[in-house]
Amino acid sequence: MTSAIRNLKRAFLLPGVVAIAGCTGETDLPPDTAFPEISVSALGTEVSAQELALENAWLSLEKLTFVPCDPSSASLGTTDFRVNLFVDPPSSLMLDSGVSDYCSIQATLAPSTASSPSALEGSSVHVTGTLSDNTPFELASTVSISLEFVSAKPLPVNRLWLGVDFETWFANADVARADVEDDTITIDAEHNSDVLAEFDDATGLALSLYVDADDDGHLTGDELEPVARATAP
Ligand SMILES: [Ca+2]
Repeated sequence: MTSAIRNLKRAFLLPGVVAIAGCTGETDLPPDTAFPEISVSALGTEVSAQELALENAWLSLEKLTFVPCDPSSASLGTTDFRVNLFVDPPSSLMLDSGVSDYCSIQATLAPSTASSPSALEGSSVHVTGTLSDNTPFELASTVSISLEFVSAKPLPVNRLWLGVDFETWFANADVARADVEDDTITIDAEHNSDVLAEFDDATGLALSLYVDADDDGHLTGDELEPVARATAP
């Protein structure tokens, strides 16, 4: 409960306070009056194809926006959302909005200009981990991209999940082939930039929109099938 609130980002444009019970489904509100909420996290902490174990991952969302199905309603969301992708319960954004029908989520990745967390400063994605031989690696990307996740019908708006699939993100970014320097692999604009380019190119494939259908705070089984994949808005 405490950590759910700590990780929860509220839409700053909206006044008012909403009593929330985090992501566990322990809420006094009937489902049809639940507030729009989207969690953001990684689907897993491994890249099995390369036997990478991921340790930390941060994502800088310059904007995260709910787009109503009704074109006359205003979009709502937040800006400068710095997300630790490995916390549980996941970071989330909740709106206290009367609009219940949303048909699209828009997410813009851009380098963070904030000093906290320091690992993410100047980067839009920051990932650390180890190879199977325990060689540590650190990836810092400055990829800037806007993605839209569009649904043909109104989304189940209180159980949305922006999921990050690192298996896909690293699919063509071969960390083991990167140059090792001082027993460490650095992947950024100055080091192993060809590996970084492969990572950046897969950004639109790695982020998808999911639904936590049973509202238990985890994506499992059929829930791991995206309800919408990214397109450019
Ligand atoms: Ca679930």
